[in-house]
Formats: sequence, C-alpha cells, structure tokens
Amino acid sequence: MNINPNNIDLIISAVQEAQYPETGLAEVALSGRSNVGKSSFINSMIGRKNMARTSQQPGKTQTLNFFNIDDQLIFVDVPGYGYAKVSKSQREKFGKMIEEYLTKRESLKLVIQLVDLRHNPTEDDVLMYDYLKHFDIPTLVICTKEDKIAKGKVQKHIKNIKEKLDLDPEDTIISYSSIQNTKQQQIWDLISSYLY
Ligand SMILES: Nc1nc2c(ncn2[C@@H]2O[C@H](COP(=O)(O)OP(=O)(O)OP(=O)(O)O)[C@@H](O)[C@H]2O)c(=O)[nH]1
Ligand SMILES: [Mg+2]
Repeated sequence: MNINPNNIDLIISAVQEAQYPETGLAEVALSGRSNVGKSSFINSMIGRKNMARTSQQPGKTQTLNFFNIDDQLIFVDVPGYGYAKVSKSQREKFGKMIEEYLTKRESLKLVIQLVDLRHNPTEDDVLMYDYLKHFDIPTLVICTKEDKIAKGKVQKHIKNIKEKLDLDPEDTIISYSSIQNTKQQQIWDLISSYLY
C-alpha cells in the first residue's frame, strides 16, 4: 500500500455516533493507554509531523478523530485510557464513546492496539485486549517506543508482552518506533491485509 502524505484530512472530531462520517472506506482504530503513542503512530505512518496532535502530557486526544488517509482508509485516533488525572465522569464519557464506536461500527476492520514495548502490559491493556477479542475484532498489537530498548532485547520484550496478553494465535504482534521511521511499509502491508 502506498500513501500520498499530501492527501490526508481530519474529516471530523466526533463524540457520538450521529457524527461518524459516511465515507464507504474501511476504518482502522488506534487503541491504547494515554501517552503510549497513538497519535504519534498515525503521524509517523503518514509522514506528517502534526496531523494528529500529540503531547508529552497524557490525555491529549479527547474525541474520536477520523482521518481520511489518501482515500484508501480511515484512521480513527481514540482517547487513551488509564490516565489517573482524568475525572471519573470524563472517564465514563470516554468509555461510552469508545465502546459505542467499537461495538457498533460496521466499517471498523481493524484495531491497532498499542502497548509500550518497555513495560509489562497494564491491567487496562489486558482488559482492553480481552474486550476486543470478546467482540471478535481483528487486532494488530504494536509495541511502541522501540527506540528506547536495546536492539538485542526487543524480542524478549515482545515475547513477554505476547505472554502477558495471552495473544490470540490469529493476531500479529510487532514492535515500532515513531521516531525511527523504518517499518512503515511493512506495517502498511500488514494493515492492508485486513482491509479487503
Ligand atoms: N521515543 C519515542 N517517543 C514516542 C514514540 N511514540 C510516541 N512518543 C512520545 O510519547 C508521548 C505521547 O505520544 P502521543 O502520540 O501524544 O500519545 P497518545 O497515545 O496519542 O496519548 P493520548 O492522546 O493522551 O491518549 C509524546 O511525547 C511522543 O513524542 C516513540 O516511538 N518513541
Ligand atoms: Mg493522542
């Protein structure tokens, strides 16, 4: 799959189903705890620095942001979970918004579940992954911030995450760095294998 980085638009920032865009394109949603690198992943895959807004402070993304990627697919950037400073009512609102999207959206073809390569998956990561499997949503697990781990240790970390998530044999797991920019083509090919 080849993407023209100049043909990418934020279609809408939605908070409810009535606002989801009707494009006829397949959708790929990003899921993961706050600060794991969901928005950075989108930017790095499309080769644009600031298309999806990122921050060193967790809790940056607060709406479902639908990006038209060169009329080939839609990336949906999603608020992260597990950020303690988000109020309880805000957390419930995000939870409902995400659940509504994940369980009802027919054009959703793939969830890219991001986990931090450096650490054990959190309890929320495990819950989220189990939730996706419960609803039979195809999932690609991407371990972020690979640049922060010594090359020789990457495989060991991936194996650990795979075990802790009890990864479904049908699901793929791969590590990635949004600042090294070396695996985009491989990941585009993986993504496109879920779209048709
Ligand atoms: N070193 C390194 N830093 C990264 C990588 N990906 C993201 N970051 C950094 O991690 C921080 C959070 O990135 P975001 O992309 O905003 O994270 P997010 O998952 O969208 O966070 P929320 O919107 O709060 O849910 C930023 O400071 C990024 O620069 C990576 O692959 N390597
Ligand atoms: Mg974000």
